[in-house]
Amino acid sequence: IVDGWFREINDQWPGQAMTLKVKQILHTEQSLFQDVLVFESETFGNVLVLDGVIQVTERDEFSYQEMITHLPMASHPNPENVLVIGGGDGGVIREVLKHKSVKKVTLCDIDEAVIRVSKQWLPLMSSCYKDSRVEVHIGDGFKFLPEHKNEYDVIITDSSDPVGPAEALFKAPYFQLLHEALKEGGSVSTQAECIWMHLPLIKELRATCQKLFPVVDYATTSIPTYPGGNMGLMVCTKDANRNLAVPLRAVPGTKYYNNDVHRASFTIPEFARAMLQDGENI
Ligand code: AAT
Repeated sequence: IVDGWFREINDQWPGQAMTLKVKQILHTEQSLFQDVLVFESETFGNVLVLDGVIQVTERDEFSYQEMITHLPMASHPNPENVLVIGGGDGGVIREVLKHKSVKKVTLCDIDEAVIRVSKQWLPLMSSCYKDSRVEVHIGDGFKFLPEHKNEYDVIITDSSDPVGPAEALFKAPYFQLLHEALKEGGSVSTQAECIWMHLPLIKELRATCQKLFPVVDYATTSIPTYPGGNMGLMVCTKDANRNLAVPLRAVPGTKYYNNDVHRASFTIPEFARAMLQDGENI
Protein backbone atom coordinates (compact mmCIF):
# COMPACT_ATOMS: atom_id res chain seq x y z
CA ILE A 1 0.00 0.00 0.00
CA VAL A 2 1.54 3.28 -1.13
CA ASP A 3 -0.02 6.72 -0.47
CA GLY A 4 -3.35 5.14 0.47
CA TRP A 5 -3.61 2.96 -2.67
CA PHE A 6 -3.31 -0.85 -2.74
CA ARG A 7 -1.40 -1.95 -5.86
CA GLU A 8 -1.58 -5.56 -7.07
CA ILE A 9 1.94 -5.78 -8.50
CA ASN A 10 2.87 -9.38 -9.36
CA ASP A 11 5.08 -11.29 -11.81
CA GLN A 12 2.03 -13.22 -13.00
CA TRP A 13 0.74 -10.10 -14.79
CA PRO A 14 3.89 -8.20 -15.74
CA GLY A 15 3.67 -4.52 -16.56
CA GLN A 16 0.19 -3.94 -15.20
CA ALA A 17 -1.48 -3.73 -11.80
CA MET A 18 -4.96 -3.16 -10.43
CA THR A 19 -5.02 -0.26 -7.97
CA LEU A 20 -7.70 0.32 -5.33
CA LYS A 21 -8.04 3.28 -3.00
CA VAL A 22 -7.85 2.19 0.64
CA LYS A 23 -10.25 3.65 3.22
CA GLN A 24 -8.88 1.66 6.15
CA ILE A 25 -6.93 -1.51 6.87
CA LEU A 26 -9.11 -3.99 8.76
CA HIS A 27 -6.83 -6.99 9.29
CA THR A 28 -3.28 -8.17 8.56
CA GLU A 29 -1.73 -11.48 9.45
CA GLN A 30 0.88 -13.96 8.31
CA SER A 31 -0.92 -17.32 8.33
CA LEU A 32 0.78 -20.70 8.05
CA PHE A 33 0.43 -20.53 4.27
CA GLN A 34 0.13 -16.94 3.14
CA ASP A 35 0.06 -13.26 3.89
CA VAL A 36 -3.54 -12.25 4.69
CA LEU A 37 -4.83 -8.67 4.30
CA VAL A 38 -8.37 -7.28 4.51
CA PHE A 39 -9.02 -3.61 3.82
CA GLU A 40 -12.02 -1.43 3.26
CA SER A 41 -11.78 0.18 -0.16
CA GLU A 42 -13.23 3.48 -1.31
CA THR A 43 -15.54 1.99 -3.99
CA PHE A 44 -15.37 -1.83 -3.93
CA GLY A 45 -16.37 -2.58 -0.33
CA ASN A 46 -14.18 -4.86 1.79
CA VAL A 47 -11.33 -6.59 -0.07
CA LEU A 48 -9.55 -9.87 0.80
CA VAL A 49 -5.92 -10.11 -0.39
CA LEU A 50 -3.66 -13.19 -0.12
CA ASP A 51 0.08 -12.89 -0.83
CA GLY A 52 -0.57 -9.51 -2.43
CA VAL A 53 -3.23 -10.87 -4.82
CA ILE A 54 -6.89 -9.74 -4.70
CA GLN A 55 -9.15 -12.74 -3.95
CA VAL A 56 -12.54 -11.05 -3.57
CA THR A 57 -14.07 -7.62 -3.29
CA GLU A 58 -17.62 -7.20 -1.99
CA ARG A 59 -18.64 -5.24 -5.07
CA ASP A 60 -17.81 -7.67 -7.88
CA GLU A 61 -17.32 -11.11 -6.24
CA PHE A 62 -20.72 -12.31 -7.42
CA SER A 63 -19.66 -12.36 -11.06
CA TYR A 64 -16.92 -14.94 -10.51
CA GLN A 65 -18.54 -16.93 -7.68
CA GLU A 66 -21.89 -17.29 -9.45
CA MET A 67 -20.31 -18.35 -12.74
CA ILE A 68 -17.79 -20.88 -11.38
CA THR A 69 -20.68 -22.45 -9.44
CA HIS A 70 -23.70 -22.32 -11.71
CA LEU A 71 -22.01 -23.41 -14.97
CA PRO A 72 -21.38 -26.96 -13.67
CA MET A 73 -24.40 -27.01 -11.30
CA ALA A 74 -27.13 -25.80 -13.68
CA SER A 75 -25.94 -28.12 -16.46
CA HIS A 76 -26.01 -31.17 -14.13
CA PRO A 77 -29.33 -33.08 -13.99
CA ASN A 78 -29.39 -33.54 -10.19
CA PRO A 79 -26.43 -32.22 -8.14
CA GLU A 80 -26.82 -33.48 -4.56
CA ASN A 81 -23.34 -33.87 -3.10
CA VAL A 82 -20.91 -31.02 -3.87
CA LEU A 83 -17.27 -30.38 -2.98
CA VAL A 84 -15.54 -26.99 -3.04
CA ILE A 85 -11.74 -26.91 -2.96
CA GLY A 86 -10.43 -23.50 -1.83
CA GLY A 87 -13.12 -20.83 -1.63
CA GLY A 88 -12.59 -20.16 2.09
CA ASP A 89 -14.46 -16.84 1.88
CA GLY A 90 -17.70 -18.88 1.54
CA GLY A 91 -19.02 -17.21 -1.63
CA VAL A 92 -19.09 -20.40 -3.69
CA ILE A 93 -20.90 -22.35 -0.94
CA ARG A 94 -23.49 -19.57 -0.82
CA GLU A 95 -24.07 -20.10 -4.55
CA VAL A 96 -24.13 -23.93 -4.34
CA LEU A 97 -26.93 -23.71 -1.74
CA LYS A 98 -29.16 -21.86 -4.24
CA HIS A 99 -29.76 -25.25 -5.91
CA LYS A 100 -32.67 -27.05 -4.26
CA SER A 101 -31.29 -30.50 -5.09
CA VAL A 102 -28.20 -30.00 -2.88
CA LYS A 103 -28.11 -32.21 0.22
CA LYS A 104 -24.52 -31.62 1.27
CA VAL A 105 -21.64 -29.28 0.41
CA THR A 106 -18.12 -29.84 1.73
CA LEU A 107 -15.50 -27.09 1.68
CA CYS A 108 -11.81 -27.97 1.80
CA ASP A 109 -9.56 -24.92 2.17
CA ILE A 110 -5.92 -25.18 3.14
CA ASP A 111 -5.96 -22.08 5.33
CA GLU A 112 -8.23 -21.68 8.39
CA ALA A 113 -7.21 -18.01 8.51
CA VAL A 114 -9.15 -17.27 5.31
CA ILE A 115 -12.33 -18.79 6.77
CA ARG A 116 -11.91 -17.04 10.13
CA VAL A 117 -11.15 -13.64 8.61
CA SER A 118 -14.01 -13.95 6.09
CA LYS A 119 -16.48 -14.76 8.88
CA GLN A 120 -15.46 -11.49 10.50
CA TRP A 121 -15.11 -9.14 7.52
CA LEU A 122 -17.04 -10.65 4.61
CA PRO A 123 -20.45 -11.57 6.10
CA LEU A 124 -22.29 -11.55 2.78
CA MET A 125 -20.10 -14.43 1.62
CA SER A 126 -19.51 -16.30 4.87
CA SER A 127 -22.95 -16.28 6.49
CA CYS A 128 -23.76 -19.56 4.68
CA TYR A 129 -21.29 -21.40 6.96
CA LYS A 130 -24.21 -21.58 9.42
CA ASP A 131 -26.24 -23.79 7.07
CA SER A 132 -26.58 -27.38 8.32
CA ARG A 133 -25.78 -28.82 4.87
CA VAL A 134 -22.25 -27.32 5.02
CA GLU A 135 -19.25 -29.29 6.25
CA VAL A 136 -15.80 -27.69 6.55
CA HIS A 137 -12.46 -29.46 6.25
CA ILE A 138 -9.20 -27.57 6.75
CA GLY A 139 -6.52 -29.11 4.58
CA ASP A 140 -4.82 -29.33 1.19
CA GLY A 141 -7.30 -30.24 -1.57
CA PHE A 142 -4.63 -32.38 -3.15
CA LYS A 143 -4.46 -34.55 -0.02
CA PHE A 144 -8.23 -34.56 0.64
CA LEU A 145 -9.26 -35.98 -2.74
CA PRO A 146 -7.53 -39.41 -2.62
CA GLU A 147 -9.68 -40.29 0.42
CA HIS A 148 -12.89 -39.56 -1.47
CA LYS A 149 -13.56 -41.73 -4.50
CA ASN A 150 -16.75 -41.83 -6.54
CA GLU A 151 -18.49 -39.47 -4.12
CA TYR A 152 -19.39 -36.09 -5.63
CA ASP A 153 -21.78 -34.87 -8.31
CA VAL A 154 -19.95 -31.56 -8.75
CA ILE A 155 -16.48 -30.40 -7.60
CA ILE A 156 -15.61 -26.71 -7.82
CA THR A 157 -11.96 -25.68 -7.50
CA ASP A 158 -12.04 -22.07 -6.36
CA SER A 159 -8.32 -21.77 -5.85
CA SER A 160 -5.80 -18.99 -5.72
CA ASP A 161 -3.35 -18.57 -8.62
CA PRO A 162 -0.76 -21.25 -9.53
CA VAL A 163 1.99 -19.69 -7.41
CA GLY A 164 2.13 -20.73 -3.74
CA PRO A 165 -0.20 -23.29 -2.07
CA ALA A 166 -2.42 -23.71 -5.15
CA GLU A 167 0.36 -24.63 -7.60
CA ALA A 168 -0.48 -28.36 -7.65
CA LEU A 169 -4.14 -27.61 -8.37
CA PHE A 170 -3.35 -26.68 -11.98
CA LYS A 171 -1.56 -29.92 -12.94
CA ALA A 172 -2.51 -33.31 -14.37
CA PRO A 173 -2.33 -35.43 -11.16
CA TYR A 174 -4.88 -33.13 -9.51
CA PHE A 175 -7.31 -33.52 -12.41
CA GLN A 176 -6.88 -37.28 -12.24
CA LEU A 177 -7.91 -37.11 -8.56
CA LEU A 178 -10.90 -34.90 -9.41
CA HIS A 179 -11.99 -37.42 -12.02
CA GLU A 180 -11.80 -40.28 -9.50
CA ALA A 181 -13.67 -38.35 -6.79
CA LEU A 182 -16.61 -37.71 -9.12
CA LYS A 183 -19.61 -39.96 -9.46
CA GLU A 184 -20.77 -41.19 -12.85
CA GLY A 185 -21.93 -38.16 -14.85
CA GLY A 186 -20.24 -35.71 -12.47
CA SER A 187 -18.81 -32.32 -13.46
CA VAL A 188 -15.97 -30.07 -12.34
CA SER A 189 -15.20 -26.39 -12.75
CA THR A 190 -11.91 -24.71 -11.97
CA GLN A 191 -10.55 -21.19 -11.82
CA ALA A 192 -8.66 -20.94 -15.12
CA GLU A 193 -6.95 -17.56 -15.35
CA CYS A 194 -7.24 -14.95 -18.07
CA ILE A 195 -7.25 -15.10 -21.88
CA TRP A 196 -5.45 -11.72 -22.07
CA MET A 197 -2.25 -13.05 -20.48
CA HIS A 198 -2.37 -16.76 -19.72
CA LEU A 199 -3.37 -18.45 -22.98
CA PRO A 200 -0.43 -20.91 -22.98
CA LEU A 201 -1.35 -22.03 -19.44
CA ILE A 202 -5.02 -22.30 -20.37
CA LYS A 203 -4.16 -24.34 -23.46
CA GLU A 204 -2.07 -26.75 -21.43
CA LEU A 205 -4.78 -27.05 -18.79
CA ARG A 206 -7.35 -27.77 -21.46
CA ALA A 207 -5.16 -30.50 -23.01
CA THR A 208 -4.70 -32.03 -19.55
CA CYS A 209 -8.47 -32.09 -19.02
CA GLN A 210 -9.17 -33.54 -22.46
CA LYS A 211 -7.02 -36.58 -21.68
CA LEU A 212 -9.35 -37.38 -18.75
CA PHE A 213 -12.83 -36.05 -19.56
CA PRO A 214 -14.92 -36.66 -22.71
CA VAL A 215 -16.35 -33.12 -22.53
CA VAL A 216 -14.18 -30.06 -21.75
CA ASP A 217 -15.24 -26.47 -22.28
CA TYR A 218 -13.93 -23.00 -21.43
CA ALA A 219 -16.05 -20.05 -20.35
CA THR A 220 -15.22 -16.51 -19.29
CA THR A 221 -16.75 -13.93 -17.00
CA SER A 222 -16.19 -10.22 -16.61
CA ILE A 223 -14.77 -9.06 -13.27
CA PRO A 224 -13.07 -5.68 -12.79
CA THR A 225 -10.78 -6.62 -9.88
CA TYR A 226 -9.20 -9.75 -11.35
CA PRO A 227 -6.18 -9.22 -13.62
CA GLY A 228 -7.27 -8.20 -17.10
CA GLY A 229 -10.87 -7.74 -15.94
CA ASN A 230 -11.75 -11.17 -17.27
CA MET A 231 -11.63 -14.58 -15.61
CA GLY A 232 -11.72 -17.96 -17.30
CA LEU A 233 -13.36 -21.14 -16.04
CA MET A 234 -12.56 -24.67 -17.20
CA VAL A 235 -15.64 -26.88 -16.99
CA CYS A 236 -15.49 -30.65 -17.61
CA THR A 237 -17.88 -33.56 -17.23
CA LYS A 238 -17.70 -37.35 -17.25
CA ASP A 239 -21.00 -37.49 -19.16
CA ALA A 240 -20.03 -37.78 -22.84
CA ASN A 241 -23.51 -36.68 -23.93
CA ARG A 242 -23.74 -33.49 -21.89
CA ASN A 243 -23.48 -30.04 -23.45
CA LEU A 244 -22.12 -27.90 -20.61
CA ALA A 245 -23.32 -24.72 -22.33
CA VAL A 246 -26.95 -25.78 -21.97
CA PRO A 247 -28.54 -24.92 -18.60
CA LEU A 248 -31.21 -27.36 -17.43
CA ARG A 249 -32.94 -24.98 -15.00
CA ALA A 250 -33.03 -21.39 -13.78
CA VAL A 251 -31.14 -20.36 -10.65
CA PRO A 252 -32.93 -18.04 -8.18
CA GLY A 253 -31.37 -15.02 -6.52
CA THR A 254 -28.44 -14.32 -8.85
CA LYS A 255 -26.99 -10.96 -9.90
CA TYR A 256 -24.76 -11.93 -12.85
CA TYR A 257 -25.82 -15.43 -13.88
CA ASN A 258 -28.92 -16.19 -15.90
CA ASN A 259 -29.56 -18.90 -18.48
CA ASP A 260 -28.66 -16.61 -21.43
CA VAL A 261 -25.41 -15.57 -19.73
CA HIS A 262 -24.71 -19.28 -19.12
CA ARG A 263 -25.02 -20.12 -22.83
CA ALA A 264 -23.11 -17.01 -23.96
CA SER A 265 -20.19 -17.45 -21.54
CA PHE A 266 -18.79 -20.37 -23.56
CA THR A 267 -18.49 -18.20 -26.69
CA ILE A 268 -14.99 -16.76 -26.52
CA PRO A 269 -13.22 -14.07 -28.61
CA GLU A 270 -11.53 -15.13 -31.84
CA PHE A 271 -7.87 -14.77 -30.72
CA ALA A 272 -8.51 -17.05 -27.75
CA ARG A 273 -10.72 -19.47 -29.69
CA ALA A 274 -8.10 -19.80 -32.44
CA MET A 275 -5.31 -20.62 -30.04
CA LEU A 276 -7.31 -22.95 -27.82
CA GLN A 277 -9.20 -24.80 -30.53
CA ASP A 278 -7.08 -24.58 -33.68
CA GLY A 279 -3.71 -24.43 -31.93
CA GLU A 280 -2.72 -21.14 -33.59
CA ASN A 281 -0.11 -19.16 -31.76
CA ILE A 282 -0.72 -15.49 -31.08
N1 AAT B 1 -13.65 -17.08 -3.85
C1 AAT B 1 -12.64 -16.42 -4.58
C2 AAT B 1 -11.37 -16.42 -3.87
C3 AAT B 1 -10.36 -17.24 -4.16
S1 AAT B 1 -9.80 -17.91 -2.77
C4 AAT B 1 -8.75 -19.15 -3.07
C5 AAT B 1 -8.61 -20.03 -1.81
O1 AAT B 1 -7.86 -21.18 -2.18
C6 AAT B 1 -7.90 -19.41 -0.61
O2 AAT B 1 -8.79 -19.37 0.47
C7 AAT B 1 -6.72 -20.37 -0.34
O3 AAT B 1 -6.46 -20.55 1.04
C8 AAT B 1 -7.21 -21.64 -1.00
N2 AAT B 1 -6.18 -22.61 -1.41
C9 AAT B 1 -4.98 -22.37 -2.00
N3 AAT B 1 -4.33 -23.52 -2.21
C10 AAT B 1 -5.12 -24.52 -1.75
C11 AAT B 1 -4.98 -25.94 -1.67
N4 AAT B 1 -3.88 -26.56 -2.11
N5 AAT B 1 -6.00 -26.66 -1.13
C12 AAT B 1 -7.12 -26.04 -0.66
N6 AAT B 1 -7.30 -24.71 -0.71
C13 AAT B 1 -6.31 -23.96 -1.24
C14 AAT B 1 -9.80 -17.39 -5.56
C15 AAT B 1 -9.06 -16.16 -6.00
C16 AAT B 1 -8.57 -16.13 -7.43
C17 AAT B 1 -7.52 -15.05 -7.66
C18 AAT B 1 -7.38 -14.62 -9.07
N7 AAT B 1 -6.26 -13.73 -9.34
